[in-house]
This record gives sequence, structure tokens and C-alpha cells, in this order.
Amino acid sequence: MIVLRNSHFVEVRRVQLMKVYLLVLAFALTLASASAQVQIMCLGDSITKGAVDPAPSMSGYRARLFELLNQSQVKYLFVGCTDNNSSPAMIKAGQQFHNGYGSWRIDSLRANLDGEQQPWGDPNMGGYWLTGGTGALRQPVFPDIVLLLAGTNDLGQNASESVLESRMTDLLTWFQTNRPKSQVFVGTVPPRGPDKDGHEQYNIAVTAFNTWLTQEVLSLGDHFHLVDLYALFVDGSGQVKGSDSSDGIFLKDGIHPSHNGYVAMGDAWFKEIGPLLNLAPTSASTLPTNSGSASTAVNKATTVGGLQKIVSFQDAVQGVKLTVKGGPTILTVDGDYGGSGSDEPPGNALDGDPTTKYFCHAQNGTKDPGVDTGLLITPKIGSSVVTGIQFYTGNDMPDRDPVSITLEGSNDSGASNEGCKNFTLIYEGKSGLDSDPDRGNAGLQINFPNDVAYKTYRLLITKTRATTDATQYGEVILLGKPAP
Ligand SMILES: [Ca+2]
Repeated sequence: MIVLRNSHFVEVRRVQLMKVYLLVLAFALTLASASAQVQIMCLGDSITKGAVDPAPSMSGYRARLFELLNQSQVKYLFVGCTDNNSSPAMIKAGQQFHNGYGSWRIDSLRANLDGEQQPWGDPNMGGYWLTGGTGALRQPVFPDIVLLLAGTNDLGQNASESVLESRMTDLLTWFQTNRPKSQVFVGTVPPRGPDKDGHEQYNIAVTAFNTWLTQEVLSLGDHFHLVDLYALFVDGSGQVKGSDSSDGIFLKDGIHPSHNGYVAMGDAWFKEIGPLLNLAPTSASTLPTNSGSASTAVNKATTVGGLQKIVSFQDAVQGVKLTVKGGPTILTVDGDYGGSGSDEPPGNALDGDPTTKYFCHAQNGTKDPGVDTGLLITPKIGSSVVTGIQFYTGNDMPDRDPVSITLEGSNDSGASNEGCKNFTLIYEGKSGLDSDPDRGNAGLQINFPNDVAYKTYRLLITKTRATTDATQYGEVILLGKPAP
């Protein structure tokens, strides 16, 4: 009996290895003729594999990405160790490979980058997906672009916040350390719903995870990029879309996207990797890195935590000082801001670059320096309903971080003039920087109730972390939706 089981195991193993060998051989041959191609690895679970509807959404978002990449005429190659759920067109074009495995968690994906673990569900095709090895009959892979979507199964198994975060940090830092030239695009995890029991708790957890993930991705530097996939599946008020959604984007079985949902995901990935591909020269090995800093990720993200960015570098912005909620505006002048002269002006808070800060040391003599200063912003997108805010810290001096704020709105045509006090309080409270996220990083996203649309916003700092010489912040992002 034991012998039979062993021989059966050996036979299974031999067949598996042969399958892997043939797969790798095909892969290697493709690579040999395609050294100038940008290598793209789709990495994740069943959503990456493409479930639950074989047609027309067979291959999930990969099918749409395949279509868009072909239209772009960029030379590319999907790389990975499995080819299941790939469409006949993808197979014909040699673009069937990926690393999407049904039911897999973040830690199981991580374990197979440089080792082998077959936890459950889809087979892992021998592990060592990135590092290769004789046991796996596989050469090391150096993808130029990694599209990572993981966490759905961890969240589904009720992993705690700390476990989720530690698993994801482990996976992302593996790429940072071992594939430092790869550009890693990380998707926020879609919600569940809307029609099954237990989704409410899951969606609270997924929102918390995505908020953390946003900060984590930005903190890892310019090779890491956030792609907000969660946002695709919620409506303007943050509710998970149902099968009656007007754009056909919803979660068909409560977990996996509908056909239109997969198409939207393909569009979202393509939109984010496009700028890199357009810049890509003929050799993938010299794929340029982003210049600047984490700023690229901030610039390119148009949604954060499911809400749309209302502000941008194109907005009209002025500094404010000696101003309290409900009171008249006093505008700053050159000399009220800037470390030396006026080199750190109000616009630095909206330029999409966390490394450039707005530094304001105006003071009224009775309160801490920097308190009662702020910004007057008229967003270019026009009237909007703001329901969230997020700060990025400056490059130094944590004591200068704003920790308490007020946000007011106005539709007065003179709202940007000195002396205007026709403002309505929208939010008063914490800035999201109570816990210092370290320098140049995002604080917590603060959400608040509001259903009134305004054209101009007045942000005032009411408390800094400690008494010091000024207040400063790298970025401030107002979140919400354009007025209907
Ligand atoms: Ca800035």
C-alpha cells in the first residue's frame, strides 16, 4: 500500500515536472526571441487568474490588458509559471503566462517567489517563480513590471490587521530587495458584496487594509505604485455596486468581478503602467525609473480609498494666516512662508510631490507659531462634495506636523478675497497625523459626513504636534466627488 502510494506520488511528481519542463521550455524559447520586450508579471489569486465567468471574461483583467497592450504596439511579454484560464487568442500570441492562483494568500504567493509551497487550490507549478533553480527547471525571472493584487483570501480567512500588514510588507520588500529594478504596481483589494451575509465586516477590514496599503506602497519609493481597484466597485457614496449598476461593474459572486468589472480593472492597470511603457526604449533592461520620488504615485493616483481626489496642482491656492473658523480671511504675504525667502509657498501642498512642503511660520502672538494658518483652495474641477482629507508630512521636524484642523467651504464669489468670512464649517478635528507616519509619508485618511457642494475650501491648522517655530506639510489631499 505504501509502495503504491509512493509510486503514485513519484508518477504524479514526474508528470508535474515534465509539465513544468515543457512549460519552461516554451517560456524560454519565447524569451529568447523576445529579449527586447517589457516583461510583465501578473501576480495574485483567482481574480488575476480570471474567475468566475469563463466567457467573455475568460482570463479576467489580463484579457483586457492583452487587448490594450496589443493596441499600443508596445513590445511586451506576459511572464509567469502557469497558463490556466488564458484565452485562445492569448495562447496563440504566446501571452498566456501569469502567476494567478485560485485561493492563494499573500504569504503563499510570497513563499513561492524563491521557494516552493503548495498550500491549496491551484498548483504552484514548482515554485521558485522569480529566482528559478534546478529543482524547478526554471531560470530566474526579472520582470520589468509586476501587477500585484493580493489580500482577498487573507481577508476572507479573517487575518488580523497586523498579520495582513506583515504578510504584505514581507512580499513587497522581497521585490524591493531582490528585484530592485522592477516597477511594482499594487492594486487595492476590491470590496465584497453586496448581496451576501458577512460582507459588512469584510468591507470594514478591507477598507482599513487598503488605507494602510496606500501608505505602505508610497513609503517604499519610486518603484512602487498604487492602483485603486477598490474604487471601481463602489458608487459615488461609497456603497458597493450591485448587479443593477449602470456601468455593469460589480462583483458577480460577491468576490469576483463581472465582465465589465474585469474590463475596468484592465483599463485601470493599463492607465497606470502606460506612462512607463510610453517612455520605454526598445530594450526592457533599460526601462527608465520614475524621476522624483514617491510623488509619481501621488500624482498618478486619481482616487484614494475609493474617493476621488478633488485637488490638483492646477488649483488656485493662497496661504492664509491669523484666521479662525467663521472669521475673516487674512492672506499670507511673501515672508510668512518659506524656510528662506518664499521658497516653500502654499502651492507646494498641492503639487503632488510629498518632498516639496508648504512651510508657514506666520503667528498671531498668542498661539503657537503656525496655528491659525492654512490654505484657501479653489479646485479646478469646480464645485465638489468633500468628505475626506489626507496629509503628507514634511521632510523634517515632526513637531511642525498639523494634528488638528478645520475645513470650511464657501460658494461666495468673493471667497478667495481677503476679509471674506462667508464660510461653512464642514469638518473640525484630527488631521490623521496623530501617529507620526515618518517624514514625507501619508497620514491616515480622515473621512467625514458632508453632502454640500462647495467651490472654495478654507483649511486652517488649529494645533501642531508640539510648540515649535511653524507648521508644514508635504501635501494635503481633499477627497470626495465632483458636484452632480
Ligand atoms: Ca508637495
